[in-house]
Amino acid sequence: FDPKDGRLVVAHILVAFIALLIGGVAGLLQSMVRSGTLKLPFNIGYYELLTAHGVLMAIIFTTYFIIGFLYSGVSHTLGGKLLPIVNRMGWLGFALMTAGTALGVVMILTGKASVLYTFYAPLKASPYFYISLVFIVVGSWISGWGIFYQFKYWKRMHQGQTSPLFAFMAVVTFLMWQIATLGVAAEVLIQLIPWSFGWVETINVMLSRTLFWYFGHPLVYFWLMPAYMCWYVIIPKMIGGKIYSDALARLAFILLLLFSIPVGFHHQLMEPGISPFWKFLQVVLTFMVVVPSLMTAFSLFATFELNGRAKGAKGLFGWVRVMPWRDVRFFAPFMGMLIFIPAGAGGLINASNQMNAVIHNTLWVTGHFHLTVATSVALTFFGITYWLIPAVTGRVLTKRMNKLGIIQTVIWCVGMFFMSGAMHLSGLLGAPRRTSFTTYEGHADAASWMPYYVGMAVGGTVLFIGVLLMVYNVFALLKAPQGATEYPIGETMEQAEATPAYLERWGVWISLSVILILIAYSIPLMDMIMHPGVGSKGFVTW
Ligand code: HAS
Repeated sequence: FDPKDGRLVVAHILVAFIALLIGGVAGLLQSMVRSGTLKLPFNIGYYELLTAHGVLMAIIFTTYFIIGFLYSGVSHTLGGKLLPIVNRMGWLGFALMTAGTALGVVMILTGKASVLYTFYAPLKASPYFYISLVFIVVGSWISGWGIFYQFKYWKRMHQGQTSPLFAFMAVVTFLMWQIATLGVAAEVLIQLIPWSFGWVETINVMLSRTLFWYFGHPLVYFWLMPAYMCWYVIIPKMIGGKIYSDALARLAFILLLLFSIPVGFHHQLMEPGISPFWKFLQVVLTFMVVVPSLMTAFSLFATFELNGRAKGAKGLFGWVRVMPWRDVRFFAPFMGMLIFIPAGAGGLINASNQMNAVIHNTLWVTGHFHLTVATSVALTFFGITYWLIPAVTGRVLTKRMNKLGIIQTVIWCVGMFFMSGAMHLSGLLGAPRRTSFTTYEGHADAASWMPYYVGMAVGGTVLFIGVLLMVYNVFALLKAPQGATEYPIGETMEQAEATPAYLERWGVWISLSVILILIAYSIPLMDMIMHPGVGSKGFVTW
């Protein structure tokens, strides 16, 4: 692996895991502060810690990891080396994002941005928090443009050839990110910054929430798609098998590009300011975005089964016996996949209007995203780390580290079972999310949540041990013995159909994506802008 590109990748992965560590500490502390067992100096309270936990885990850990991972694969599959300009763009993006992250964390911890990781109005932060977001988003754009540049260059040099699957998926992921982040950029630049500087007195809350969720939902697919890249491209190689179908994998990604954006209203089903027709339309589109995930499940089962049969396994589940269970590079992502089955089912529940009325703003939702992003995605990223760091630094994974990795995965699953399970159940009993501790004056309903809170605390503590062990593993990997580790890119099965060229007709897919967004959002947005309702001065939190 090119050492210059290796340094860029390692820098991203390191910041990702430092964010995971600080975010993990904030997560543990928020649960203690919330339950009243701990009081911190400088007035650092529940909402500061919850915001730090959410921003660092959900936004910083993921974005850095994704950029590091995608740059590594793009370097490896598109010519074996990044173009010098692309490497520099990667560093520029990294620098901007890191400056933004540092400023944002200071704002949060000094109590000037207790607005949670969803940061829409009417909660108001210091303008410098929003400026820190601008740095992070623009930094990520520059990194994304680097990927587009390298891809375009490769295509020019390889006229008529189909691009490598990994690179294709990286481009789709960043195309989706580019289109989605326009919403949050508009919210931050046009609404939040002028409002928090006091240049305007009121803010259109409905518009702010809508622009946020226009970005906030595809954000979750921005986390998921790199995990899918590992499942489609890397895992077949890990198990000694082949990719079931290159064309199917590409089609799934195109469908994610088309359907992951015009669906933000499923986070706003309980809001009165959007008419039922537009909510209905976006719920239909939400169920469309489930299709590529079902295709992914189908494709993974096909890969596993065909690989099993090639190794002599019989029956529907005979393949289970021939999997490399003792290899953390397979085991951790596999546990992520397995847990994505109940996690995804929870998503279908959330998206169904009547059931959304039961779970909205309860701890169920917190349980849902701890299964999806914090388990399926995070475990996949952990699994990637065990080969990625060795591959880009010229080292090897030792038996001891592999064993620690397996232990870490088990700890994570056990911790999440208790924490997320308790969140789901207490959510069904009505326990609200994002509320500081209260007994509701001894109300019986609130009393019924207590055992689940204990379950959450136990799970959270186990998970914190998991964070510590993972960070230890990352540093151990950086010091692992030198040697050669292959970058594990799978090959497609011989009997798979050829990949049709139209899957790379970018103009068509981007246009279709824009058309769907215009259909889903134009009229409701115009309605919100023309009838802003009562302007809100917001709840100033600093
Ligand atoms: Fe979600 C809320 C609906 C997926 C994350 N979601 C959230 C929030 C987050 C989040 C962070 O409709 C909270 C936001 C906030 O703070 O308010 N979600 C869905 C739907 C899906 C979905 C329909 N969510 C995700 C993913 C996330 C994520 C992925 C992160 C990565 N979600 C919602 C809704 C809300 C919501 C509402 C709002 C709730 C409210 O009212 O506030 C779907 O995409 C899920 C599709 C997935 C599947 C599963 C496919 C299974 C696969 C695994 C195969 C396994 C194998 C192994 C092969 C259909 C691919 C098998 C091995 C064996 C041995 C069996």
